[in-house]
Amino acid sequence: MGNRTFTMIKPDAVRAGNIGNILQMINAAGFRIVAMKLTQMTKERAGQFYAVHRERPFYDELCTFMSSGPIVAAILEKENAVEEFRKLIGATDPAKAEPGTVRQRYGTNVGENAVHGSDSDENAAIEAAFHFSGMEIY
Ligand code: DAT
Ligand code: MG
Repeated sequence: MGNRTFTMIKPDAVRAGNIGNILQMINAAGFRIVAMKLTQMTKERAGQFYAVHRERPFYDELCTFMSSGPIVAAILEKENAVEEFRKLIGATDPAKAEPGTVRQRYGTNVGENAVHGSDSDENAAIEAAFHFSGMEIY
């Protein structure tokens, strides 16, 4: 059980002005922000980030969306961070996410669902290193 996870506030939530609301929920849930930046991925970079999904029918749409505007990338620290953060964000499809979760509140649809959360400690470390150098982590 690790104590770090990686998140992105996705382009839909940034466009909708929900960065502050989502960071508020992250803080209220007891996560410490150890790295954070506003950045935009090219479609190619988004394709690398989501390479595990390259055979899925929504891959092209996903990469187009994730490169469509700036995101907030962050590394979050809390005991059992990966699992705790997945609980906070809710199901992939906002229509199926529990009331009070980030995706239920701020997600639009299954493709534009406001936030990313790593699905394992191993992927959290890979995703964090994709966006941050050691010097950017505090
Ligand atoms: P999660 O983000 O909950 O880990 P995932 O890893 O299965 O979900 O998929 C990654 C992203 O791909 C997801 O956040 C949004 C997009 N996606 C998933 N399923 C989709 C679908 N059926 N149609 C369109 N986009 C989808
Ligand atoms: Mg996933």
